Amino acid sequence: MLAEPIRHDWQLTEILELFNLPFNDLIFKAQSIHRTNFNPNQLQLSTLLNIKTGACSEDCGYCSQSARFKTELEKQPLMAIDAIVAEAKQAKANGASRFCMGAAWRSPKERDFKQILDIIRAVKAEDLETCLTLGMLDDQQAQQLSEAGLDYYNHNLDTSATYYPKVISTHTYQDRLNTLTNVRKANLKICCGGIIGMGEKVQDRAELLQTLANLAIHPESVPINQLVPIAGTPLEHAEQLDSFAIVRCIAVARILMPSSNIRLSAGRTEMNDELQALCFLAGANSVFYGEKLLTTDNKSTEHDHNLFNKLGIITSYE
Ligand code: SAM
Ligand code: DTB
Ligand code: SF4
Repeated sequence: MLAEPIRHDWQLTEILELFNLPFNDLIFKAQSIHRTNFNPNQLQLSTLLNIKTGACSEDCGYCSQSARFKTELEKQPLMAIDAIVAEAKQAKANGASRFCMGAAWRSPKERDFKQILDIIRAVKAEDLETCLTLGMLDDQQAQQLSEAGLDYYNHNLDTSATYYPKVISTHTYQDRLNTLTNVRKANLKICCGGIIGMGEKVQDRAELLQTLANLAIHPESVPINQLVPIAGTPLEHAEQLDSFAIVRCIAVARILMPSSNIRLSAGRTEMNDELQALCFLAGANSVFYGEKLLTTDNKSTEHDHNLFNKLGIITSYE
């Protein structure tokens, strides 16, 4: 089968039609597109490290790291380079191909930026792909990160433009889009996706995917997170999602962005092996790998290896 053309003109009605397809039809379509673009039995593995924890000025309603909510998290300043490199080495030894570092900032401060650039150079030297998520960036910061050798910048749109202000009030959707523009201008690869299970409607998921798919260049990496409810945050008691919701969302993302890596991201600890297998069938070809996400637990590497073996999945470095 010929690869479908990459489109940037998706209409909301078309996307909603995809969401509403009978499940088997949706999965068949997504899997067919998946195998024309990727090895269907291969996953890319990214390992996360939170390099600065908590005390964030923002009020993102899902986040354990906002200073505005009473969560149980202990705050920690920016980590030293040596400690970060040690974690990167371990991630590589465990089989990750990308090392993703997160900081709980609205945007990076001038005083920390030199250290961030040094961190990138040091992790790159370990022969790993690098990804950073530091909040909003201006033109110049994006350019400096690019020159230091950064590969990916993660900046999620999280949900639809309409639902966004119901979850976050301290910055806007347009702020997020502006950072994505600055990151692209600096020739960095983009990792951008969202969270499902925050009380949004299917229409919000469709609008988020429409925004991502209609960017001039699709994000190279699209993380689909399922909300990890955090005690003390406004979304602590969000209604639990039906398990098929994430499978459908992944399938639609795969269809709209055929050559992007779609990552089954936060929320895997709550999923059984069968549900994860369905997500891979729907076109997810990447996961966060390693015992921790940013502040919460992830599936154990042992569990993941067993699952990959059972499914005959190979990972980037095998
Ligand atoms: N401060 C930076 C920012 O906001 O872009 C970087 C770190 S922030 C924690 C990175 C992303 O993690 C968020 O945009 C959100 O998509 C995801 N995330 C955070 N908390 C989450 C949770 N409880 N459940 C699911 N995803 C979450
Ligand atoms: C993304 O989309 N998900 C990751 C990463 N990009 C930075 C973060 C998930 C965080 C889950 C909750 C936590 O561990 O604090
Ligand atoms: Fe801060 Fe990022 Fe958490 Fe928002 S998601 S509160 S910006 S760390």
